[in-house]
Amino acid sequence: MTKTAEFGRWTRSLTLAGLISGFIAAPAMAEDDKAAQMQLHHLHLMINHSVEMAAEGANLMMLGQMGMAKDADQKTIEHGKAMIGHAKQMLDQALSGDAMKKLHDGDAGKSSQMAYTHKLGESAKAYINELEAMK
Ligand SMILES: [Cu+2]
Repeated sequence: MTKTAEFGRWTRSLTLAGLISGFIAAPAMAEDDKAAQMQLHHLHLMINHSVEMAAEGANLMMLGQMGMAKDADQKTIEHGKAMIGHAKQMLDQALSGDAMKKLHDGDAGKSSQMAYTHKLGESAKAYINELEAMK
């Protein structure tokens, strides 16, 4: 066997070994990722809900500020403000609560999905702050 042929056989064996070990290692990691992805998905839902809740709260505030319903106006405004306050709390919880902290202990904390989630969260926070500043 020539040296080139021997080298070819050796690299093929190494590649095959790499593929096999990759195959064996993959399922466990995929399972871990699945659980982390599901948690991240639920945190996305919370981020989206915080935006919806804040928008609905801002709508109630605007409705009350139109002054069309006398005594009902103040309650409408108060409830709108409370919804925005809850939305902010929930958003903070989603972005830096226990569930998020635990995800950052694992590989999910370094993933592109996690970076995206925090980018999305920052946009949601900016949007809600704008709604809150509205008079
Ligand atoms: Cu995170």
